[in-house]
Amino acid sequence: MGALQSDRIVRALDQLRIELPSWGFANTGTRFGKFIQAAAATTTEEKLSDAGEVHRLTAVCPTVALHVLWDFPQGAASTGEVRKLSQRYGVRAGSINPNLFQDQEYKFGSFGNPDPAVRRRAFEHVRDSIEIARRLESRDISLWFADGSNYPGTANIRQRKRWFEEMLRAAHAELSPTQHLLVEYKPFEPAFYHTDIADWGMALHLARHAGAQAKVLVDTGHHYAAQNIEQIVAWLLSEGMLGGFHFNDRRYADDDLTLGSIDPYQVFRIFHEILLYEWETGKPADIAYMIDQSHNLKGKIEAMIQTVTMAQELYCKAALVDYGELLRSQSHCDLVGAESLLQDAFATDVRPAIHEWRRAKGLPDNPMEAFRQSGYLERISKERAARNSQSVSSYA
Ligand code: RM4
Ligand code: MN
Ligand code: MN
Repeated sequence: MGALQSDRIVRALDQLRIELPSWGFANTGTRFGKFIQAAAATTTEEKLSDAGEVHRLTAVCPTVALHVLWDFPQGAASTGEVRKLSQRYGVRAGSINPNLFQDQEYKFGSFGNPDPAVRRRAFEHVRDSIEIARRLESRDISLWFADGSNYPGTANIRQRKRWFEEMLRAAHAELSPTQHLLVEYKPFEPAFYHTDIADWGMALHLARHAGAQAKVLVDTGHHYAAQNIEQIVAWLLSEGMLGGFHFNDRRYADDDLTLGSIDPYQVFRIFHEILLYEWETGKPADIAYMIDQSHNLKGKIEAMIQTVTMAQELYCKAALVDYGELLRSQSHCDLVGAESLLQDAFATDVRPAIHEWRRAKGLPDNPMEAFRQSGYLERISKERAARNSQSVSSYA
C-alpha cells in the first residue's frame, strides 16, 4: 500500500465515530422468545460500563444512544445520574430516543392516535426527551414511530399525516438552536398494512415541514429487499437532509444483524456516496453514525466490537476510491473503468493499515482478542448471572 493510500486510511479513521446503543447490551430477543445471557446489562450503569469497554478498546465510540423509557426512569430528573455514570465509564450521552411504542396507551399509535389525549401524551414525552437531551448536551433526538394500521380502511391516512405534520412542527419548536430532530422511517412492522412514516420520501416531507433542524435518519434495515439505499443516501445528501444512520444488516427485513455480515459491499457503497459527497463539496457530511442492533445469540459486547471493526474496514476501503479518476471515467462513460475503481478499493486489504493506526494510538491491534483476554466478560457474567436468570428485559 502506497503512502497516499495509508494517508487516506489514517484520515478516515481519525474522522469516523460510531455511537453505541444502550439497548444493544441488554437482554433482547425475538417475538418467539428470549435467550438470556448471563453477561447482559441489567441496568443503565451496566449498559454504560459495557459501552465504555468497547470505547476503551476501539477509541471510536465516545457516545451512547439512550432510550428514554429504559434509561431515564425518572425522566429529566434522571439526567444527573446518567451524566455521572457516563463520566465514570468514559463515555458521553449520544442521541436521545423517545419511546413511543411500548406503553399500553400507544396500542393504536402515538402521534397518529385518533385520541387527542394520547397524542398529547406522546408529544409531552417528546418534549421531555428534548429537555433530557438539552441537559446532557446531546445534539440529536431520534424519533422512530411504530404508528400505522394492520387492516385496510381502519385508519385515516391523510388525517394521520396532518397530525404528524403538526406535532413534529410543534416538537421542532421546542429544540435549542443546535439540536437536531431526526425522523426515522420503516416500511412495515409492527404495523403490517400501512406505516405512517414508511419511507424516505415521507420522512423527508415531514422533516421539511417540521423545520430547518429536522433531518432524516436512515436505518439500513428499514428498506424493501432490492432497494438502492446508497441512492437514497445520495439524494438526502444532495438535499442537505441526511441527519443520521442506524447501522445493522439484514437478509429479509428489519433483522438487526451485525453490520456487513450479509452484504458488506452495500455498506461500502453507502460510505462511498458519503465520502464522494465530502470530497466534491469540501465539507463534512455531519452525519450521526449509530449502531441499531440487538443481538440475542452473539455475545453483545463482542458483536459491538465486530460491528465497529467492520464499519472501520468498510469506511477505509471506501476512502481508497480515487475520486478524481472516478469522475473522469464517469464523464467519458468508461463503465468498466469507473466500476473497477470501486471494486479495487473494496478488494484492498486495509487491515494492516488499521492495525498500524491502532498501534500508533496505543490501542490493541485486535480489539476482539484484547476483549477476550481482558477478563471483563468473565467478571460481568459472574456479577450479573443471578439478576439475569430472573429478569427478562427490553423489547422483542
Ligand atoms: C425500530 C427502529 C428504532 C429502534 C426501535 C427499538 O425498529 O429501528 O430505531 O429504536 O426499533
Ligand atoms: Mn433504527
Ligand atoms: Mn429497526
